[in-house]
Amino acid sequence: MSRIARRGALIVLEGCDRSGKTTQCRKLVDALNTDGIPAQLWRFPERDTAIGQVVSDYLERKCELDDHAVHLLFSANRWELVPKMLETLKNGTTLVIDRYAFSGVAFSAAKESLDFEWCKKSDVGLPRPDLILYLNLGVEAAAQRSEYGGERYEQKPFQKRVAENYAALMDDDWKVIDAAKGINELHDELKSIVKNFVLKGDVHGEPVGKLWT
Ligand code: DGP
Ligand code: NA
Ligand code: NA
Repeated sequence: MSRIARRGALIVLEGCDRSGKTTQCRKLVDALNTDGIPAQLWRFPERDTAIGQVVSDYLERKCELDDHAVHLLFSANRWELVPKMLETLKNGTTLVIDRYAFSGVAFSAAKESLDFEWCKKSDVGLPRPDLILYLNLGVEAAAQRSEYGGERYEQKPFQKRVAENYAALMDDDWKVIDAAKGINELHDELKSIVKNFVLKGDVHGEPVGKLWT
């Protein structure tokens, strides 16, 4: 008896800080699992690896690093998890990822010292997401949700440049979602998009693509 292998979908949520991504990723994975769709929540940076620990210290301002060096560490943190990512997808589990290479470019290129095209290079060839959801929330609205914390990057002028970089990365494949609504309303919208996408099954016969190639 043979069975057609059905890979999982690679789904990425992006957005500025305070756009609600982390909450929505969690609710999305819970909803998929409740409906019998195997799914896992991942995030980048993944702070639990050795590389991720350095990145985390940097974000918490426990250490200083050259902008180029930290950009490459964020990127290496994604690359170090690629084998596990591909294996998980192959086994039929859908991945919902809180931030990916688009954060890499949007945040790093917001720095004076780093060039947009240079920032893309280290992530070229990563597994290409099947679906990219962008939670769109104005910088002012985001700042009003709660005070930005003490982490690096959580300042309005910086976030404004991040949003501009996201806009420059966006193409027609991105789904831009208005995030200026209640948690449950936003969840219902995301759940409907993602469930339709996964159940449509377009990705099942397709190999995972390579980003920016
Ligand atoms: P989070 O744990 O999702 O709050 O992310 C921590 C911060 O790091 C957030 O401000 C976004 C930023 N960030 C995420 N990925 C990257 C990356 O690849 N490069 C840079 N420079 N910043 C990133
Ligand atoms: Na954050
Ligand atoms: Na720049």
